[in-house]
Amino acid sequence: MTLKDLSLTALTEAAEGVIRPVGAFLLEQKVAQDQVETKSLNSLVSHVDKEAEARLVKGLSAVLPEAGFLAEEGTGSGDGHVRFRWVVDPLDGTTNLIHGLPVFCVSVALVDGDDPVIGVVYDPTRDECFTAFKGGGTRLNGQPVQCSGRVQLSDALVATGVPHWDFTRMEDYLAALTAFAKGTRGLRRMGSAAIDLAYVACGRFDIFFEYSLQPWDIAAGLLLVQESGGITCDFGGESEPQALLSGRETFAAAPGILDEGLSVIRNAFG
Ligand code: 2AM
Ligand code: CA
Repeated sequence: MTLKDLSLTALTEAAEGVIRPVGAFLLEQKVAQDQVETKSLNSLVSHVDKEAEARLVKGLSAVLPEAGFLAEEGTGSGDGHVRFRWVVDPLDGTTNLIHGLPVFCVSVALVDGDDPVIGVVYDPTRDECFTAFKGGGTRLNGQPVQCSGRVQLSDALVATGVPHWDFTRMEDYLAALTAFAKGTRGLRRMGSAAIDLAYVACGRFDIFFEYSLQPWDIAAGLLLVQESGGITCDFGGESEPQALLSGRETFAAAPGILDEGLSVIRNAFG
């Protein structure tokens, strides 16, 4: 099967049809504290994540039976031989949901090797569904959106994720925060990398940066940014697909802000 054989428009619509009801399911949940187990340091997982993932895997398997999975709660037939995989975060923003903070989403990408070809990020709290397929632009609830046209760092709103488990680059990270705090309109921390990237894609944020993310946090969002006219790269400015999808370093920006933003990151992270 080649990419040409797939109708990306139809697949994206079918994926959205699977994802929206799972988002509605997330919205209904009240997570009792005794249902929360500690997965590892600062990583909380509840029955909600697992149930949402099971529903996504069932629905997406029917949409494209040939595709494998790489999913946050462990679903994976990623044996390396499968060309297409669904990269799934059933609940991005788990900590927010557990604390009653209404900022969370479902994030699903279809990747061809390491290259996202479909991306869907659905925020049920605002009923906002961001979709993109390769070559087709980015949409929000069906309407085309673009990344911001801002050209000066001093006008930029910058999103980031504060390190919560990998503190090895904390000093560099704080240096970047300091520079952005002084040189931009402001900093925001949503607690969902998928939403951060979706917001870069529709122009609400001009820059997003974070290190040590996971593929399922960013796979869909990377494509949303790319298809909206934005730039995605690592902290050195490289955009090699495998390195990007790993989540080791994620930088996304509107094109007019890229150079100034990246030079802040380069200075801070050496
Ligand atoms: P998750 O909700 O699916 O775990 C942002 O920093 C990213 O890190 C989010 O996409 C979030 O994905 C993940 N994350 C894991 N633990 C976190 C925490 N304690 N606080 C914030 N984000 C966390
Ligand atoms: Ca996540």
